[in-house]
Amino acid sequence: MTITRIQTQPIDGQKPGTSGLRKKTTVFMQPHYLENFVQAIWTGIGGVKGKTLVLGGDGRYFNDRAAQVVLRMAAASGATKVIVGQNALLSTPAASNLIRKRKADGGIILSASHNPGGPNGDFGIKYNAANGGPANEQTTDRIFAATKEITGYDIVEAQDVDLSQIGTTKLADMEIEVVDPVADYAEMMEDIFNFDALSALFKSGFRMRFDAMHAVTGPYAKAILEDRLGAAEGTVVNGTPSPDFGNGHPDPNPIWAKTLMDEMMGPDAPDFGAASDGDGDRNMIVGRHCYVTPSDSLAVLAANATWVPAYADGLAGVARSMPTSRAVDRVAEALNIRCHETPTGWKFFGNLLDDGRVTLCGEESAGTGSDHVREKDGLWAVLFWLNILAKRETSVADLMKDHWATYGRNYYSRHDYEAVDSSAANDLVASIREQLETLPGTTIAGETIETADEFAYDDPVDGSRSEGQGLRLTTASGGRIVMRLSGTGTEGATLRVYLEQVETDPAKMGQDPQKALASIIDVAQSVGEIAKRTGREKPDVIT
Ligand code: VG1
Ligand code: CO
Repeated sequence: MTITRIQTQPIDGQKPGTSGLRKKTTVFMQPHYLENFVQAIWTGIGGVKGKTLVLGGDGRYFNDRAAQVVLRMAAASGATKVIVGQNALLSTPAASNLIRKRKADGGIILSASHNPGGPNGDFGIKYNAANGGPANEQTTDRIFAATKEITGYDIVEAQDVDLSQIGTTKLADMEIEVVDPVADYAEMMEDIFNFDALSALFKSGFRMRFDAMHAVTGPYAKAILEDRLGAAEGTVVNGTPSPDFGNGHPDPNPIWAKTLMDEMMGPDAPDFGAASDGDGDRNMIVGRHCYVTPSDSLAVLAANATWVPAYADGLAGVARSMPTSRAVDRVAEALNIRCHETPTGWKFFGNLLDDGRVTLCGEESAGTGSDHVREKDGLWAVLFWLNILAKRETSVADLMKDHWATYGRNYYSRHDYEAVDSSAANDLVASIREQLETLPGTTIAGETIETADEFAYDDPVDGSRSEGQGLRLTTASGGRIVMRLSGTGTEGATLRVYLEQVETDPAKMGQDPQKALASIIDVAQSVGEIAKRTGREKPDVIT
């Protein structure tokens, strides 16, 4: 087989964001676009020669084509072996697990996660390191630098590799092992959770709905929930991955998983509802007539971790991304363990997990995970909840009431302004930055601002510093506002406004979050002049 050197030129804008490179599918399908970036990955990781990689994706449009390109380029640059999920499918947590379990040098995940797919949707690619986690900033910086200097890439000329059959084949000198995408993952879940208790729960008549949102978790959820644990057939809906996610938006939140929300709030609601995103790393948890915010979910998992066999000895520590509510901090304090605060994005948890400093971590964007892999893990979180409900013999609503009575409630909401004009969004951020020094001590909308700063993170393990990670204000009443621009969008800028208010009065645990947060929302509007600068009367998405 011939290796061809294709001449190319740098392409602008190939800077990895919060989680890899994400662009419109049409952008990725332009000549050399994907190839340039893959070659830059090889450069950024010091070459792929002699290495073993894991490869898979969430099945979105162009996943199959992109996988063939990655294989031909890995072979051309001398990789020893690539372990690929059947039909090039792997959920993000399953890919992370395979990298670790098979001691691979790293992996390539083809996904734009919760962004819509299809020819008019988004595509993405990211590199994960040998620990199974997203490449750290030093590596993504090197990859980006390589995209700016590239002059050519190497690719093998060959027919498509048949990825539909499990087994081993060759491409040039490189071995390709096609594996069942579900098997190893399901085995790991069985090692972590009390599957007997879960089977007994379903046997007792517990009813559940899992909305896979036409994305990658369908086969995983069916295999584990229905086949192994005996949940009724039909528990998993929208369970067949489709290239455009059934023309939907595979983001598990009350807006995009509205059908599930309606069912869970309706008269014949099942006991438990859950949903996952495009690549299977996010989760939404909803009980009968009771939606659980992701920040609360993290706090509940931390507080109840010892019900799960894998965490029976307790937690080394916990971590949350900075914008995530401080509900878990209260649990950590009660457990007398450390709670770390990191920038947005899973890559920042990697060092803490590798160093044994934390066992659980999570983000307000519906991501929770533990030291079992180095990615957030949607189905894992769902099984964690089921394990707690089974052992505590309680409902989601009662568990939340109990939790808030013990720890207080951190009312929380995120307001997203999507596809905002980029310069208007940058100006908004700049104007808040200018006010940071003078804001403390001032009173706005009846709230006194206590602190105002821009978050920077010093990694306690490798000493690296990450600046510009979000603007934050706290109020004397126990409120907090965080504002930052998204690093995963593909159109204009997305402004995320994170709003939080602590409540410890037992009589005030049952409020509507938007009402409980009203004055905090007013402060954010006023400080950011959001309506005026974005031209939007209200947010596009409220979670
Ligand atoms: C968003 C979330 C962040 C998450 C990231 C990747 O990033 O806010 O918490 O880690 O998506 O998740 P941003 O920069 O748009 O706010 V996923 O499931 O899209 O890989
Ligand atoms: Co995701």
